[in-house]
Amino acid sequence: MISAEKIPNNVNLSDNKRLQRALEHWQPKYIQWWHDMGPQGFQDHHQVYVRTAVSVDPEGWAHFEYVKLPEYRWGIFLADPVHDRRIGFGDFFGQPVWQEVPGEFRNQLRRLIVTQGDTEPASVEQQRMLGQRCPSLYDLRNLFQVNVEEGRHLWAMVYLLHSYFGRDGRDEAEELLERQSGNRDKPRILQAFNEPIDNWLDFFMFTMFTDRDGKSQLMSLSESSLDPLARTTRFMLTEEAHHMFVGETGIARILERTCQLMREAGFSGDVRKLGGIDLPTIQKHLNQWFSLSLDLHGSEVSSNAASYFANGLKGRAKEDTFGEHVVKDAVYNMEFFEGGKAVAKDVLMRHAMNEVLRDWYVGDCAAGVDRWNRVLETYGFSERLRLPDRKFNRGIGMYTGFHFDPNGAPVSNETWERRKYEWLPSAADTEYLLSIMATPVYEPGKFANYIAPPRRGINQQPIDFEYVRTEQ
Ligand code: BYC
Repeated sequence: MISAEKIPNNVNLSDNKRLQRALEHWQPKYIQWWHDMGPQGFQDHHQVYVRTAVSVDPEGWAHFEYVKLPEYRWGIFLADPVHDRRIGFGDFFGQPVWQEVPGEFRNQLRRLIVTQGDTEPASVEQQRMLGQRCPSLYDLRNLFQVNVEEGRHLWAMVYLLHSYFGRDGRDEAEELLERQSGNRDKPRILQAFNEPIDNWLDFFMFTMFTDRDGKSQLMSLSESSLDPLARTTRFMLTEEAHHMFVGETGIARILERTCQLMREAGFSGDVRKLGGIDLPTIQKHLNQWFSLSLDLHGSEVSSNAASYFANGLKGRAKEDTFGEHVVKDAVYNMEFFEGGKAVAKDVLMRHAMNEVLRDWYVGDCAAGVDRWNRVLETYGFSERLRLPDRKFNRGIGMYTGFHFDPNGAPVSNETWERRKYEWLPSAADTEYLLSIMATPVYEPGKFANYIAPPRRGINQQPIDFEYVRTEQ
C-alpha cells in the first residue's frame, strides 16, 4: 500500500486514488529494476548515510539518515506554486499557465517528459559498477546519493506521465524501465546515456558536464507553461546542484593529488609511475564528456526547439532576464561550416533556441574549468585545462560527419584517425584507470592514492565518518 510515509509527497497522493493505484502498479517494477540495474553489490547488506527529501522547505529536503538503498523513500515533490503565474514566453505570452495538458500539445509535452525521464534511470545503469571501484566511503556515499536522486527524478517524471497523460502515460512509464543504457536493441534515447561510465574519472566528468546539461534542460523546462512540469523541475534543480558539486570537487581533488604527485615526479608524464592520473588523461576525459553533453542540447537549427518555444513548452534558462519574450522576428547569428570554411548566417532566433541554451551551458562549464585551473595555479603549475571548441567530436547537429581538432580547426579523416587518441580517451587510458581503481577503498577516512580527501565531510560529519555501513 502506497502511503505518504512510504512515498513522501506534497501532491496529496493519499486523496488521489486513481494516481495511487497507477503508482502502486508501477512501484514493484521500479524496485525490480533498481535491484537488477541499480548499484551492484550494495543492495541488501549496506546502510548508506543519505539525504532523503521529505518536503520542499530547506529543512525538509536535507533530512539525513542511514538507509538500505532499495528502501530509500523516493518521494514526489513539486516546488511551491507561484500565485497567478503567467506564461513567460512564446505565442501565449502573458496568459495564465496551464494546470492540465492542452490536447494540441499533448504529444510534444509527452515527448519532452519521456526524454527527460529516460536520462534518469539511464545514469543509474551507467554507474552501477562504480561502487566496486570506489576511492573512499565518502565518495561511495556521494555516488549512491546521486543514484537515489536520479531514481527520484524518474519518479517525478512518472508522476507527470501518470497524472496527465492517461493510458499513453502509463505505457511510457513502463517503457522507461524497459530501455537500457547501452543495450543494442533497446537503448536509452539520448546518446550520452548509452556511453559506459566504468571508472571514477568518467563519473566525475559526467556529474560535472552531463548533470550540468541536466541543469540547463531543467532550467528551460522550469519555465514551461505546463505548471506541474515547471514546479517539478524547479524542485529537481535543488538536487542537481549536489550532483555537480560531486563532479566539480571530485575532479578538483584528483587535480590536487596530481599536483602533489607532479611535484614528486617532476612533470605530468611521470605521474602514472606514482599511481596518479596525469593531466593529459584528465583533459581527454573532459573533452569526451563536454562534447557528448554539447550534443545533448540538440541540433543548432531545430524546428522542434522553435515549436517548443512558440507553444510555451520549453523556454530559455532564466527567461525573465531576457528583454523580449515572444521572439518572433529576432535572429541569431550562427556559424555554419560550408565548403570546408566557417560561414556566419542569420537564423530565426526561435529556430536557434538549442544553441541559445548551449551558449548558456558553455559559459557555465567555462566558469567551472576556471575554478579547476585555480588548483593548478595554487600549486604553481603553468599547465591549464580547457574546454575544447564546440565543433570538436560532435555527433548531433551540423558539425556531425566532419572532424575538428580541440581548437576547432577542421582536420581530415586521416588526421582524425591518426590523432584522435591524443584528444579522447583510448583503450589503454581506460585500462590504466581501471588498474589504479581495481582495489576499492572501504576503510573510513582512507582515500585512493589518485585523489585528495575533501575539505569537509557530508552534513557536518567528519571525513572519516562511516558513510556506508556493512551489515554483518
Ligand atoms: N542523442 O531538433 P533536434 C539530465 C534527437 S540531462 C540522440 O536536434 P531537439 C541528467 C531528438 O530527440 C537533461 N538523439 O533536437 C543528466 C530528435 O528526435 P525525434 C535531459 C538526439 O528535439 C545526468 C532528433 O534528434 N533532458 O537531466 O530540439 C544524469 C532531432 O532533434 C540527441 C532533456 O533532454 C542526442 N544527444 O532537442 C541524469 C530535456 N539530441 O524527436 C539526468 C528534454 C537530439 O525526432 N529534451 N536527438 O525522434 C529536449 O528538450 C530535447 O529532446 C533535446 C533535443 C534537447 C534533447
